[in-house]
Amino acid sequence: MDKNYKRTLVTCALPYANGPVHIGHLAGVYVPADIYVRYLRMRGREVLYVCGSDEHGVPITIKARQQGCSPQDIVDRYHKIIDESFKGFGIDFDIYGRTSSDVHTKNASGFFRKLYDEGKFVTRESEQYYDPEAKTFLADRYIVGTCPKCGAEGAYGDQCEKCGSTLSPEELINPKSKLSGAEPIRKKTTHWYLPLQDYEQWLREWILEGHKEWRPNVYGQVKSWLDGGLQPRAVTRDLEWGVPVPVEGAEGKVLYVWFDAPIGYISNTQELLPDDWEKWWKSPDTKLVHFIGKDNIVFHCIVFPAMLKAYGDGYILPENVPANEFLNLEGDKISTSRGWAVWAHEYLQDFPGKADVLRYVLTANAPETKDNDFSWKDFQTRNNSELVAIFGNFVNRAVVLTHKYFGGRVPACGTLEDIDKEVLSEIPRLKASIESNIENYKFREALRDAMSIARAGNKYISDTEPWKVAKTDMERTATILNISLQICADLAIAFEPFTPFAAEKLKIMLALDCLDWEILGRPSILPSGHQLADAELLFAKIEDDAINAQLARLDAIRAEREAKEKAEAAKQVAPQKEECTFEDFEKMDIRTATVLEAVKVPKTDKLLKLTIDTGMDKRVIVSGIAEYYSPEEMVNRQICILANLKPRVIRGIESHGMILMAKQGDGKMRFITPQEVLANGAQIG
Ligand code: B3M
Ligand code: ZN
Repeated sequence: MDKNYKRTLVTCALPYANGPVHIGHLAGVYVPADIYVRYLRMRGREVLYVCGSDEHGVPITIKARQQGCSPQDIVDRYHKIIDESFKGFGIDFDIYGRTSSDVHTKNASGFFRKLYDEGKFVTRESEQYYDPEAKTFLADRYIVGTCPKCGAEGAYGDQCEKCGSTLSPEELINPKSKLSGAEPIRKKTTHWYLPLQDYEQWLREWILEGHKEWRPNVYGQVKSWLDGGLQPRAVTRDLEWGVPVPVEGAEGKVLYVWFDAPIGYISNTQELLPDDWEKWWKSPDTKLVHFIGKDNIVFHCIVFPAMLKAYGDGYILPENVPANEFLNLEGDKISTSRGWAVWAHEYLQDFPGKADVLRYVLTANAPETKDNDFSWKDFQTRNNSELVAIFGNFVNRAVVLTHKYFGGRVPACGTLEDIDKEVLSEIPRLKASIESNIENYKFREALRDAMSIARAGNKYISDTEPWKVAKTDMERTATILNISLQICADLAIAFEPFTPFAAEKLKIMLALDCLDWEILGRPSILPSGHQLADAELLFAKIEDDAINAQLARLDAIRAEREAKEKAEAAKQVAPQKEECTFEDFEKMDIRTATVLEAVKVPKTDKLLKLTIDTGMDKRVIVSGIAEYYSPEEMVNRQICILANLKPRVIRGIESHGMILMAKQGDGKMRFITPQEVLANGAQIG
């Protein structure tokens, strides 16, 4: 452990309690943190592992309105689901608290009040949007209108979910309050701001000079924030739900969720250790590590440290903030609003007893340095061809053969041959590599090292073939199985941080008293004569139908979203073209005509070649309507055409005119036809 720290305080981003957690959260924050803490605990280090629900903020109040309940009902429901999900995945916090707790309310408002009394805030009067009917200020999310960029209805005051544009309420066309539908008015309000710019120089020294070892994605984002120039940051909001601002005359105002949430780490520690929390937060002997996703970097590297610096009183700062990038799902961004996710609690229901498998796959594919993708096929392949076929298969052969030939007792180890020495020498090297990688927050690589132990064991038993040697040389067989069982014990220890449930199962199978990191790599963890428990499979194959069921679920979600987007698009109306004169219009000669023949233009998907009777002549028109009409549907149909359009050669065919089509927002096209059949050549004007 670097810098002679005596203990390690590990925090995990507090998940918003307005919905369940999904695989993106697990991959980004909670599984890597759990690997790190489990490893430190196995090394006998003093560790505290703190997390909890983030229960304030506008999204929770919106969800409460949508569901006709209170914000407290929402956070009570999801706090429970999230807490149980973490337990189901073996994410073993020392406390999983919540920011709606009394401890936190008291702590957060006390934190604010000290900064307020010491004049660390600046106040600013601004005009905010206010709902005159609901008599409440409106957060940006509470204002909806037409997107100025793409024309979509229902765009929010901060973002258009249709085109993804970041907006401000002023830009919305025809803004309305989501609460009452009334048109919002601008109303003066005063808030408190933390002048982040005052801490810029200090942040530069602390991070840009002092922590060049931080992950490039974290260091780079902090640098660009600092280079962009820090602005005062609001620390209060006009909202009913949250920690009330502890200042006279501040009724109706609460602490901004991103001011109160990080203080939640401290509150949860106080809740767990009311008499002993300060050694974790105010002692230079404590190493503080924040595990977060990349969208939280600014809050954990700039805002929260500035808050602690402003507060003083010896609060420590993070030694590292190993933020992960994002995990995508089947090639698409995970989106809770669009339901495009694999929910942690649903995974546990659909794959009982397989929490380890997801921990393994999410670590093997962890988005540590760049966004990465989760696919169900890869999940199945890694389970079946790595966990089952290598790790599980090796352990099973070693234990089953020991029961078969030696009554389940570890046989004596005889003279070592080169192949024995070679495999045994691998383990200490891999152990050192696992340690170095975990200490440096490289969990993918650490897992690869642990899996290399399984690969080495599997290769060793395959190469030595004890089931054949047993026919002629039981002494040699004993040596091979003794060594194989030592490697099984190594695996139980090495995999505890990654797949704790399998490690526990293997520990029981090997009748190990404990999984002590220090003995990993020793050639005689299991003494001769040691009685093993019965063999059982560590991992089971995952069949196609389980995967197909998941893919079908996602297909249904994608289909529903596409249908919704299509319906939305259909309502979009293209803006009117620029003005033209009557003379411009008079130049166009629009006529009725009937389709005599229709064929697809070879080697194209969109073009039909139509032979039409215009009443004046028979002619050919090439039209891009093959996506909407088959040739058969066009024959004998009366259409309207722009007859005097200059002929053009399209795919080698001379086209004389253009069919008039109506196209709606989703691109769907329909040709124009008179209400009743007219003579061909009828003039349209
Ligand atoms: N509630 C999680 C998020 O932004 C946020 C983290 C708070 S950690 C203090 O998804
Ligand atoms: Zn838009």
